[in-house]
Amino acid sequence: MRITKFMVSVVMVLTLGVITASAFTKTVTIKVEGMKCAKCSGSVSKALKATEGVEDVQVSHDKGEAVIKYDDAKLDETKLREVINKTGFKAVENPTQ
Ligand SMILES: [Cu+2]
Repeated sequence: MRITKFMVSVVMVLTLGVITASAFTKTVTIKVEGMKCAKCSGSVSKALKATEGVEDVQVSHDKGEAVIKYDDAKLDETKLREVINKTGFKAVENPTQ
């Protein structure tokens, strides 16, 4: 009985640790309007990568979207949309969020 309780608390501590560690990196997919070729997606990608807190960026003009991995403590989605809009393309609001 004692061992079972101990095991439960160990598992809980481990789970909490994993949740806390992953809370800092978030991945978001933002729809981007107006990208026609690799040069377009390249400039969006470049602007995002130059933003502090962005860890990884995959921009596709085919799909018209940017998949961004970022540090939750330094950035939020609103800021990422602003960066995209400043490149001259349009970050589309996701109606489900
Ligand atoms: Cu282009």
